[in-house]
Amino acid sequence: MVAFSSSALISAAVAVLYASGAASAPTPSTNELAAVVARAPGVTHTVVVGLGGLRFDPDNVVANIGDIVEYHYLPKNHSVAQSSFGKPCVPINGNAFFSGFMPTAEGQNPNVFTITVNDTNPIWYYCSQTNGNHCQSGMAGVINQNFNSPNTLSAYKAAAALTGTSISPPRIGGGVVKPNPNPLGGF
Ligand SMILES: [Cu+2]
Repeated sequence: MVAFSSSALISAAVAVLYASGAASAPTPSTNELAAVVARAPGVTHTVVVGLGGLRFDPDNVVANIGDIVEYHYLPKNHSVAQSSFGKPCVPINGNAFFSGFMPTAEGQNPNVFTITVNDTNPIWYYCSQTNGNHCQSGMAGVINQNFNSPNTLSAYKAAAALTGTSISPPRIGGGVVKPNPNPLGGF
């Protein structure tokens, strides 16, 4: 009788990756494996805004080109706004995405905000709520962080904490506000 442990299964998966040529390094990292697992096209990644306090959950998403990131809003009054890594809590120049504010008394907001991932560059974002200094308190996230770069989410949050205040993009855009497809789903 042969018993497979989870580590044996992972080893087998790694072996398959080698055989397929998908991995070139001798010891693929967990992130590399996650990226391979996430390769199915058109996946929707749910991010819950305000779950567990002033944070996004999950705040670090690995997505493929063509994937959707769908933001669900819990209380209080949050937004999602795009910034650069270098200037936390401030809209990125040009076409920053912005959901607008989603005041939510209880449960989930009836609307969600979705963005489409168009390339593999890191996408940095924050909540621009100034009442309570959400961005400065660490309410920020990233899509496709470069895990070999010093530009980490923790570094972003550390820099965000030192900014005086947040700025919202001038208008809603860069994504789609639409009815929540699962408003009664518990998070
Ligand atoms: Cu917020």
